[in-house]
Amino acid sequence: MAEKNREKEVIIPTMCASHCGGTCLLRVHVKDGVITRVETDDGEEPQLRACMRGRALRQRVYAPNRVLYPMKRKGERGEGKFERISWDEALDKVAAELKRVRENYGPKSILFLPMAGDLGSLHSIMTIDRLLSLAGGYTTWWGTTSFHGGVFASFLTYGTVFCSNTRNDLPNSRLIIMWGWNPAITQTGTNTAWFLARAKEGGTRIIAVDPCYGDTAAAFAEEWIPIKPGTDAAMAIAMAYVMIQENLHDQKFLDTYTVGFDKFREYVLGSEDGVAKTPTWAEAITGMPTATIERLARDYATTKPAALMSGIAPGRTTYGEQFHRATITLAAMTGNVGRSGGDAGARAWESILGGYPYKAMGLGAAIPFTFNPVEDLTKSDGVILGYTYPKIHYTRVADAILKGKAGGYPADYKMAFIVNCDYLNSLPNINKSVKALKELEFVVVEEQFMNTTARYADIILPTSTFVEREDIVFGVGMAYCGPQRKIIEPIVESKPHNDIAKALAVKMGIDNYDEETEEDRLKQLADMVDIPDYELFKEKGVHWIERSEPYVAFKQQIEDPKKHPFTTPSGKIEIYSQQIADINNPLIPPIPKYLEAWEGPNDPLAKKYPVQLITNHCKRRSNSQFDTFPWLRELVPQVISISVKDAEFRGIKDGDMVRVFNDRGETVLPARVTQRILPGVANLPEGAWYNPDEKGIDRAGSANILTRDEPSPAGSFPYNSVLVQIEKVEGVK
Ligand SMILES: Nc1nc2c(c(=O)[nH]1)N[C@H]1C(S)=C(S)[C@@H](COP(=O)(O)OP(=O)(O)OC[C@H]3O[C@@H](n4cnc5c(=O)[nH]c(N)nc54)[C@H](O)[C@@H]3O)O[C@H]1N2
Ligand SMILES: Nc1nc2c(c(=O)[nH]1)N[C@H]1C(S)=C(S)[C@@H](COP(=O)(O)OP(=O)(O)OC[C@H]3O[C@@H](n4cnc5c(=O)[nH]c(N)nc54)[C@H](O)[C@@H]3O)O[C@H]1N2
Ligand SMILES: [Mo]
Repeated sequence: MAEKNREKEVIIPTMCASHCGGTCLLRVHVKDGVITRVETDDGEEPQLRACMRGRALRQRVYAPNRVLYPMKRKGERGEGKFERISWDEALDKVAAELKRVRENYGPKSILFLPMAGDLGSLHSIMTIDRLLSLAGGYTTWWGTTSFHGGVFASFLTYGTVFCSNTRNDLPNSRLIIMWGWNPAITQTGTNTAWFLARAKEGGTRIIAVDPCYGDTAAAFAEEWIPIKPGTDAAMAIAMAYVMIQENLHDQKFLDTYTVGFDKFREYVLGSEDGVAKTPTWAEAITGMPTATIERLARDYATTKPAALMSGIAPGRTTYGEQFHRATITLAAMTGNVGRSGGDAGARAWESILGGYPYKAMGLGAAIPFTFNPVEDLTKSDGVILGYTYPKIHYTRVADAILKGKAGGYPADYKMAFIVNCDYLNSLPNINKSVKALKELEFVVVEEQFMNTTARYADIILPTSTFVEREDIVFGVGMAYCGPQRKIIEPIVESKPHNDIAKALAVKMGIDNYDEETEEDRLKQLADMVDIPDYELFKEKGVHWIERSEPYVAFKQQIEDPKKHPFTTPSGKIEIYSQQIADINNPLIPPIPKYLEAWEGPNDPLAKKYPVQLITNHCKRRSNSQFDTFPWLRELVPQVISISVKDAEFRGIKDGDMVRVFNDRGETVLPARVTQRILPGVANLPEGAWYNPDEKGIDRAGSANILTRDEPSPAGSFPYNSVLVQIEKVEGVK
């Protein structure tokens, strides 16, 4: 009997791509419509091996906190009391509310708050985006939570955000500087750590510049440079000083490919403002000894080729844009741009959006793009990327809801449609976001789980996971794509995103949402990316886009600059950017500069709140996703890491409960006392599900209870510019 049942078990390959920068192969065992076991790639290198989160798929799909039916709020908003209703009733209500709010207040009062999810091409945020556009429009946000500083710097310096080499070029480097980059945890490409291992085996030197001694540094780095958060631009600029003084920079490269180096040199040497940006100047800011800064500058300038892998977390600070502009300048000064084994020093998401030679984008590529009719492209400054009227910077959404037109925002906001976004948990200043959500007339959330944000919904539309629908996803860091397969039926009454949007379109009387079938859409996309045989693709689970050698960004521009100018106004790498100068804001200077951050160690607020908090991405989660699954919780508890020195000073022992607080909020969780973090800094990984007690104190260790809801001038999200105090909670273990 057992034998017979085993025969019925099938193994279906599919791709997990759950907003972590990894796109990994899962081999899912299924029997009688139930997932029984999950394996991963064990084929040829480079394998697309899934991490512990992907391997915990069964806990995700069959989680007790999945939303199984459409739900309607019963108690107060946020109380978490719901009753089951039918899809018909739920969609009728949402359609009626959209109509009521649009007619009474205008389309701008409808807030559409999407994020990412499984990075699917079909079942993504672009479904509801299209629907709301067809229905007359909406207000949404601008700014990329992940890497707006990187996007801004890349676009204005290189004329593009496509700046990354494929990961298989890493072993060609002789020196890799991991500057706020921890890919063994954050993926940013499934194989990144494997390629770092190949590099190290081949003799590449690896150095980490990071306030934390992360797992990637522990595995690969020969040196850890524990810099103070938010001070990275000062260190990079002082490195430029050393290179200029010692004539280590590549003047020929600068003359041929860049504009504005002279202006930058004036600033660095001090002729602009009377302050020479010496290593001693930077030591006082960064906490790094002069000798360390000099050594890193010399190493980077003289070891060729060298890859300065700037992470995106140092850009998630006040003036984070300046860090990215500065590292790009260093890459140009050392002639590492467009060169195998080098790196352009810029950072956005190193995927298809990183400009590899794919033909199509990932997220939402299978849904026809629809222009939002309330958007006015003429009312944008064209430089602060993504801002067009009436968009609101995502850090400002709560403020906009609370203040509306009276606070200078384009509308009074009355309803929110939240899709693939744990808005309350993920955006800064949770206490303010809670207040704001309570103010709205109607909140609809499309969710898989009864999470922090879903609790604040009036209607929850249950959506299915990536093993309950067909889709196509794209690789990050390497050129490939893979199918997401409908391995089981949607759990109970949940539905895939596109089916929800289609059904809602019918209720709203919109007849042109999409006449094509799901299969046609996916086949068209497969054709666009030259997948030769769609059925075989689904069977194999991966399609590699063939290349004989690693892709190197800007190779053409460097090899043949006349034929291939950079796509900037000058046709060159713009160390000085006239476009930025035209914004005319001293806090967004046209050359990279170090500007002292608010909520940094020198902010007067540091007297009251002396600890610099950073909020790293967590091994057990993908942002807020996966937070509640027991297997993962057992492996990685939610703790705040503090240094031995800070702990001793406060009488805190490893495992003690501590309160972490500032004027915005308070959270209580266990402390991890460690040597692996710079004294004066604490790391509270983002994404734990906010769980307030009766006094409003969070008991989950949710980072955004503490963060500030204000963007950096050019749009970076300063999640890592936060001052707090930490105290032992007496009598609690
Ligand atoms: N496991 C896991 N993987 C993920 C995610 C996740 O939540 N979990 N999220 C995904 C998403 S959406 C994104 S955008 C990326 C995020 O990827 P990253 O932004 O690269 O991830 P972080 O963990 O925030 O930070 C990376 C490193 O930067 C360091 N760092 C923090 N602040 C500073 C600073 O001011 N200066 C310097 N030099 N270093 C600093 C941290 O200590 C950490 O070692 O990861 C993706 N991958
Ligand atoms: N303090 C602090 N906060 C941060 C950051 C930080 O570094 N520090 N990082 C920021 C960054 S980089 C990002 S990108 C944002 C992320 O912010 P979010 O995108 O809000 O984070 P996720 O946890 O990925 O949330 C996705 C939500 O969509 C739901 N969902 C609905 N349908 C689907 C689906 O089909 N598939 C999937 N996978 N999910 C679905 C998930 O259950 C989950 O609740 O957070 C930001 N928040
Ligand atoms: Mo992100």
